[in-house]
Amino acid sequence: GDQTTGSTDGFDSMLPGVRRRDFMKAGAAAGGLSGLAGCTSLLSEDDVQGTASASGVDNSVPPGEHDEYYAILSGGQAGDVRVYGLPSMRELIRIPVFNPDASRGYGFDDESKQMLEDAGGYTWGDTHHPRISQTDGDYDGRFAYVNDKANGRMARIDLTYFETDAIVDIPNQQGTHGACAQLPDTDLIFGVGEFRTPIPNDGTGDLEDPDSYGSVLAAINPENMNVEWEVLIDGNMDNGDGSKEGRYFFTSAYNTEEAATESGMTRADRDDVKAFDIPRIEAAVEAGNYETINEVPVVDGRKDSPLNQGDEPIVHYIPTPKSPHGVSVTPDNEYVIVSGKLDPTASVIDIDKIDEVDDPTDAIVGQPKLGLGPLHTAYDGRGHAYTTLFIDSQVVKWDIEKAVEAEARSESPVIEKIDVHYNPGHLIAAESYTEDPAGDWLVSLNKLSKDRFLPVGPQHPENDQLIYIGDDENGMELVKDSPAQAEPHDASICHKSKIDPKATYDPEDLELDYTAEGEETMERVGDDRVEIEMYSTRNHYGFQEMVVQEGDEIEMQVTNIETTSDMLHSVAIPEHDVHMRLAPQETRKATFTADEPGVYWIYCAHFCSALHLEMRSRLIVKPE
Ligand code: CUK
Ligand code: CUA
Repeated sequence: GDQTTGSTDGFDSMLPGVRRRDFMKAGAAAGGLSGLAGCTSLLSEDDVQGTASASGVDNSVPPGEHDEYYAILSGGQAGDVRVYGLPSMRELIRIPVFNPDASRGYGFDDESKQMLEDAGGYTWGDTHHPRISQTDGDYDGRFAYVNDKANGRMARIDLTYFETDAIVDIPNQQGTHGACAQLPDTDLIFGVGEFRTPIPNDGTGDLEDPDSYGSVLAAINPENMNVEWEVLIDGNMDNGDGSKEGRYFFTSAYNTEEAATESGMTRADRDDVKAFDIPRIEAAVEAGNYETINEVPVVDGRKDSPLNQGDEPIVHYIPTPKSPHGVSVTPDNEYVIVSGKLDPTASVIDIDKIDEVDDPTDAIVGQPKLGLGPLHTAYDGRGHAYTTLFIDSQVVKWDIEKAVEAEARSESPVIEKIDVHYNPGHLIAAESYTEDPAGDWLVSLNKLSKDRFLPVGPQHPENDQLIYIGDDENGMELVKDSPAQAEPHDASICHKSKIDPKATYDPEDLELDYTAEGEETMERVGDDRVEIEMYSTRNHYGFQEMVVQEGDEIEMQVTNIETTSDMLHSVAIPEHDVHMRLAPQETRKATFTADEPGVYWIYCAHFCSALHLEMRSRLIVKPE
């Protein structure tokens, strides 16, 4: 099974629109340009819908039909994660992660409120890198993990329910930037510490001495989300990716200078890639070679650490030009490619050589010149790399093996460049982070949209552009502009066959007890506490009215007993800041105080049926 055949099969069975493109290719082959001209009527038809590129690749998904892929994108400062269908680029849902979100009731019921509170109590986060769990080097569709750069955290999203189910506040790490699962079986989740801080960061020590600052790589257990160990390094870290067999984790660095100012951070012509040798680090932890800081074993991975002397260092420091940003491993696990943000090259590092060479730079086996501001690289599984050029506003396609054969700084490996609009950060190709990328679609996540959309004031949307990369002969084709609210950074694109979401909740998966119709209870516990357990269904709640006393603390637990998929209800209580949103078979609980006497209409805020407006109950708060 070679990759090209596999992806072509999936593609042919996909979309009527794309089959029309095959027809165009046949036309072009038969009659050259006149063949293309013969398709103008088809093209103009699609131009009306706005879904066809200039030469006719079509991403439209007919009404009622499903997309081929899930794209899971970070939401940046929104603190959330978004799910698009690909190739249509339709946004299907947003999953709140570090941000309370009333539309999901997230951060409003006791459980999610407590989870956010335990994770530091912040009301926002900065998500960059959502990665999907893998088994045997392929997406298993169980979980996605995403970082919080703003507060040094990592979250887990359960892809059975498309909801955040765990957050860890990572000790000794202030800005968690890169995030990645250890492959091939998601044995660890890595959080890459970007901001150098004093460790422990308690304001003591000499804060003007760079040596008292550091940053750590954190290894997190994917099941219980505990931080297992950390490694302290010299310099700083930015993005990260792991080798496919689990031996190494790689990070890029832009501040080996250990400076605190922009000019200081860009002084050196080279920074580095760090290759963390995971088995050696685990052996060091096992042998007790660590210091416990804030309850986490921290292994010393700095250059002069005893653990880095001799033939078996725990961290290799590989110098690469200048302020590198993106770092990603090729699907065949041969190379790790890092882009020199302030240098026009990417460095191709031979993974097998890292532990063999005496001079670490000898592991760099290719250094093609790609263009200005190379940031991130994605793969099609056919030996090509696609790198975003932030300053040139382009995506460059290049040949990885040719880059290894060519002289350093040669442009000959470059196959093609395509303009994007404008200033791309990440780009992501379908299943690019697996051993077997699909090789058909690529999304360029552009930071500036400038004039591409109707103006909406000084705050512009981002522009996520869809590019077809499945045709090496005719080249890349820009297919769609898709506005996005700030700010997607990275994404993972997973075939729909690998994710199996549930249509209703399984009550067994929830901690709270199910309350069936007829089992509703309302009980006074002690002097000032009322516990309510009830259900919701079309079109009423378990209680038509609930009478309590001013000052009572009310614990209200509600089960949506609907078994029909998509039949949601909610529990909204005016002037109490309560909103529980309940999917079928879901149970949630909210605790609040009834501190103002009066009558409050509890209502269903989620439009559910023709009697949605009548779906109400009264909370009656009697004065003391
Ligand atoms: S990212 Cu986090 S700064 Cu290039 Cu991976 Cu956007
Ligand atoms: Cu139930 Cu609206």
